[in-house]
Amino acid sequence: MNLVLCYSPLSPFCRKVRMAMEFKGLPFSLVDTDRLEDLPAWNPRAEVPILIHSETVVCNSADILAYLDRLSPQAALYPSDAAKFADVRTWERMADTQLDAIVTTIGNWHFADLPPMPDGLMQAAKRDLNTLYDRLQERLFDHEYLCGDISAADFAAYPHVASGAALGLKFDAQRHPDIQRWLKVMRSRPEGASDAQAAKDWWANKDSKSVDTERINWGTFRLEWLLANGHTDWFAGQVRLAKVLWSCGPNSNALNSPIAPDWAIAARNQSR
Ligand SMILES: N[C@@H](CCC(=O)N[C@@H](CS)C(=O)NCC(=O)O)C(=O)O
Repeated sequence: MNLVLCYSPLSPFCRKVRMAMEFKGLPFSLVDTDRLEDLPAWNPRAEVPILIHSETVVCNSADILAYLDRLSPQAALYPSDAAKFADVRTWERMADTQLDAIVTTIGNWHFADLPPMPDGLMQAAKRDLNTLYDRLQERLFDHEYLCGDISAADFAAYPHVASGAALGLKFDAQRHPDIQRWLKVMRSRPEGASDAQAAKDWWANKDSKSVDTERINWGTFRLEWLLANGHTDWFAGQVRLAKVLWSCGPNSNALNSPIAPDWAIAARNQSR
């Protein structure tokens, strides 16, 4: 099986897919993605993860996980029962759209060259995450994993909860003891260990990486969270300074790929 994953250990969505692939025991190779424009623009939004399986290209982490289950049903990431499937998707989506919006936004200040964090943002992150941690705690109180058996929901949530702990956004061990228990279990799984190792290797070699620390792709839900917390003017300043990396529009990152496919070259020519 010729599976290639375009991956960055900085990306929670890539971490989720890599962990899920290891859990399923699928062999794959990694294309390490420091600069997305160095890749053929397989994804029109120029985002990772991207899974390439011979002629098939799959973008978006949840779609990749669903594809993997169809490719290889053993160690299923989603249950076949309809109601249980909906439950897994609910928690996966909570991770992808809510946990990510907060944790990855704050994480941007740890790797990128950004002006100081706007006033109140860290407090807002703590406040909004606490609500999400309460929901996770309530669920994990009587579930070993988020949806009973380990599933896509756990692989989606784990990178955010683990990174949150490293970014000063840790849950409260007294109030959220079952998150603590679950995090420990996830960390000690083989997929958790290789996820941690990949992050460690990346930070150890940070200086040799060509990741764009000047411009940030804020992403849909992250930007929504930033704006919802009143930081419109701050963001507008970043746009004016050309510090924003876009996934759409005339300056879309996909159009910047030096080896862009035909559709991107046509779009680039039209927009100039
Ligand atoms: N909904 C997508 C989101 C993927 C995403 O936001 N990827 C980020 C990294 S975490 C990205 O590639 N951003 C473009 C960039 O950093 O240039 C998924 O689940 O795969």
